[in-house]
Amino acid sequence: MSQKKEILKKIKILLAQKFESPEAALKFFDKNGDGFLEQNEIKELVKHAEVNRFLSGIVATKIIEHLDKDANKKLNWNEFKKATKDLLV
Ligand SMILES: [Ca+2]
Ligand SMILES: [Ca+2]
Repeated sequence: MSQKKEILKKIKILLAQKFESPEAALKFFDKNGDGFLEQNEIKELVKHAEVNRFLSGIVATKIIEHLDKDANKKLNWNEFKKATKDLLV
């Protein structure tokens, strides 16, 4: 399994097992309560998914680059929801 796939799988497991819904996950990781997930908040999510800590920063950056459709360097609800939907099916 490629590293990328393995990381995505870990995140998927985290979201499926620890949270009732994507809303609950977003609320949990949105530490400053602004409704967006910033790089450091995504990094926490990645760490919770038991991805190697040395990789968590890079993985968080990649996730944002990939999912941030409006290019504001953070994920809003629609961006996050789409990602979790893709992950959870
Ligand atoms: Ca936030
Ligand atoms: Ca965005």
